Amino acid sequence: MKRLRFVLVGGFLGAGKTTAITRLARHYVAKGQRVGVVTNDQAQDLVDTTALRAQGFSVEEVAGACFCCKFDDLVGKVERLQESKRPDVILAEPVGSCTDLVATVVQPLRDLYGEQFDVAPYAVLFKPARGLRVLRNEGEGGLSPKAAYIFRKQLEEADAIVINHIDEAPAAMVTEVAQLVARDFPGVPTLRLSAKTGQGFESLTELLDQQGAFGRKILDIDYDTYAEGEAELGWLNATAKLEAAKPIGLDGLLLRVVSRLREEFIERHSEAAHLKVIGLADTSFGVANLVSNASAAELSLPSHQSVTQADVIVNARVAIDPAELEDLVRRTLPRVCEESGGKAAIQSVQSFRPGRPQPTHRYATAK
Ligand SMILES: Nc1nc2c(ncn2[C@@H]2O[C@H](COP(=O)(O)OP(=O)(O)O)[C@@H](O)[C@H]2O)c(=O)[nH]1
Ligand SMILES: [Mg+2]
Repeated sequence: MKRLRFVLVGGFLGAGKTTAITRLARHYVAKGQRVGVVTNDQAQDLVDTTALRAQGFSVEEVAGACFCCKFDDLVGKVERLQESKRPDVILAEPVGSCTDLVATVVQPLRDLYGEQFDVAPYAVLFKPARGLRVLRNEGEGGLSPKAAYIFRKQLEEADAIVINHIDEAPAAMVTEVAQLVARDFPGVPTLRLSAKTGQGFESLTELLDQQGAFGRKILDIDYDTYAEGEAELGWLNATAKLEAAKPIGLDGLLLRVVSRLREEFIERHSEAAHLKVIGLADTSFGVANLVSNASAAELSLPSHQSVTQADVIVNARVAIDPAELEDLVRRTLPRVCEESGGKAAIQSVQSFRPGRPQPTHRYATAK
């Protein structure tokens, strides 16, 4: 039986994993291969799953905890895709606050399912502005020391480190960050990419096509620090129904929701790790993003539509108390919709702090 190529694309919240996976999926499809995607979140109603499905991809979601803690679910979802879609390649996106994936996902996949899966080199993406602060050990204005610990551990276990967002990061910043990566992770292949524009994409596909002794960097990691770093984040997934008597520009509305929430986070000195809002209408959808308080709200996938009805999903990962985050979203979303001439009825909200990671398997040494 031909083994299924399994490509795990890691990186911190907002690093560009979904954007890269979308580009990779198109690339493999263009080569005549069938692709399945597996997404992952601490809860249901993940924007990425909805956005990827809306673009026509076959997606399964592992919800409720990270891949490492839901290893059997991950395998089950891949097998379900195998049965229904017969993919040649699986692209899997772990939760952005998750690390230790080599010991808990890659190694068990190779060891227990080696006849079924052919695991690709593990690439980890990051955003230069965020990486610079972490690698220079500058916590202020960005991630907390424990969240920065997770960020570093993600890079430490990577077969290849991918400096993403090179289209917008100043060249001097990319150079400096590459030097810091070379200093801290010597010998690790380092790529420069724009998942958005495709610059440097060929190097990524070449890397992912390689065969060899990859996925062997088992971390020396303190699970207390890791768990506390994750638990600093307020996590929220919410769904709402938007209705309006007259058509409202969906893209502008999504941007206003994200911008208004950003203002609230800034006011509270609560750093946004990632905020993502999708609006789904009958014939199209739009997605707006915020990847740090320092950056502006951004329309990552425009709908170019005015709508009288839409389903809205909000995913927020912010260094704030989850109850406060929920309160903010419950107040802000309807208010912004009302100001735009519509009404938003919140349908469901899940808000919490991620629990301590308890991996199904953990390999202390590489097989
Ligand atoms: N300019 C630019 N934006 C990017 C790039 N990659 C991702 N983004 C944007 O960054 C935000 C987060 O990307 P996403 O793929 O959702 O990150 P994830 O959380 O790692 O899956 C979105 O607004 C993307 O459009 C890139 O290479 N360049
Ligand atoms: Mg994503």
